[in-house]
Amino acid sequence: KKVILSGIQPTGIFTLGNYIGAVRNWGKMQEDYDCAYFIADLHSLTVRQEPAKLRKQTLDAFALLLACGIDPEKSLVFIQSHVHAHAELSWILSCYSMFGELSRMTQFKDKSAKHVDNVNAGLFTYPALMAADILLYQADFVPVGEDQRQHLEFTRDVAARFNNIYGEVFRMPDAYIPEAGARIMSLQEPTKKMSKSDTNVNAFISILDEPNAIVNKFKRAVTDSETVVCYREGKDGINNLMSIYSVVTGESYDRIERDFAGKGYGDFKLAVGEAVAEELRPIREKFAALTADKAALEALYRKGAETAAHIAERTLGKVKKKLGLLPR
Ligand code: AQP
Repeated sequence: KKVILSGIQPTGIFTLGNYIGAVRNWGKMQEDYDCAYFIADLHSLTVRQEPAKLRKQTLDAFALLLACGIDPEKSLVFIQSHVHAHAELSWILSCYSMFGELSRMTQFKDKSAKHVDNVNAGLFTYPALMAADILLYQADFVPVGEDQRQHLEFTRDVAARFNNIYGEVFRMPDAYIPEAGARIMSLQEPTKKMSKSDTNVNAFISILDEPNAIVNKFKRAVTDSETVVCYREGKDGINNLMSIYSVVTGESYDRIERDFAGKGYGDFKLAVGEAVAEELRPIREKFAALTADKAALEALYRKGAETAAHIAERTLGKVKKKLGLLPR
C-alpha cells in the first residue's frame, strides 16, 4: 500500500476549512492507504502559545482527529513532539534548505506580515520541519489544502537535493489535493482563507460549534449587493458558500443555482448553515464521548508515538549514516 501522511496544528478547534480541506478526506483514505496523521505541536510554536492552553488544545486536536473518523486501529495517529526524530531531521534538512527559497514561501510572507512582533527563525524554517515530517515516513502522498502546495514543492526540492548527493534516501512525495473545497474562505473577509486562529469568531465555523451558532454565523456571512445565487468571478462570498454547500451536500454548482433561482441570499445562507450543522453533529457527539475518557486517549497517543518513533528512527538512522555522523 502507498503511504499517506498529513498533520494539523493544535492551534484551536479545527475549522470547517481544516475539515473540508483536510481532515474530512483523511478518514476516507484509510482503507486504500497506509495512513499516518499527526498533531503538529512543534509547528504551532512558531506563534507564541500559552502552555496550559496548548496542552489542552493538543489533546483536543488528537480527540478531534478520532472524532472525524480516523481510526487508530487502521491509521498511525500521534503527536509530533513525542517523536524526537522530527526535530532532529528538521535541523539536518535546514542545512540543505536555501535562504532564498525559504524567503519565497508565501505562507512565511503572510505570517510574518501578520505577526510583525514575532518573525522568528522557526517561522522561517517551518518548511524544513514539514519536510522532515513527510520524509521520515517515506510518504508517497501528502493530502494538504491548496495553501500548503508550495511547502510540498519545497519538500520535494530538498529531498531531491539530498538524494542527489547521498543516493536514494528519501521517497519523493506527491501532493494530494481534493478538487472541491480545497480552500475555504473566511465568512467575514471572503478573500482571506478561513483560519482557526482568526480573532473574529464570526469569520470561521469551528467544527464543535452548536447548530444555532453555525446557522447564525452563516446568516452573518459577508456576500455582495446582488441577489442571485450563482458562482461567478468576483462574488467571493457567494462562491465560498456555494463551495461549502456543494461539498457537504454533494450537489453541483448548476444544481444549486437552479434550486435557489428566485430565492434570495437569506434562504441560501440558511440552507448552507443547516447542512453544515447536520454534517458536524456526529463529530461533536463523538468528541464529547472521547474526551470523557482521558486515560483511554492517553493510551492511544502513547501507542501511536511508539510506532511512529520506530518508523521515523529507521529513516533518521539511514540519513545519519549517509551524512557521516559517527554512531554512538
Ligand atoms: N481555509 C482552509 N481551507 C482548506 N483547507 C485548509 N487548511 C487550513 N485552512 C484551510 C488545511 O488544514 C490542514 C491543517 O492546517 P494547519 O492547522 O496545519 O495549519 P494552517 O493551514 O495554518 O491552518 P489554520 O486553520 O489557518 O491555522 P492557524 O490559524 O493556526 O494558522 C492543512 O492541510 C491545510 O492545508
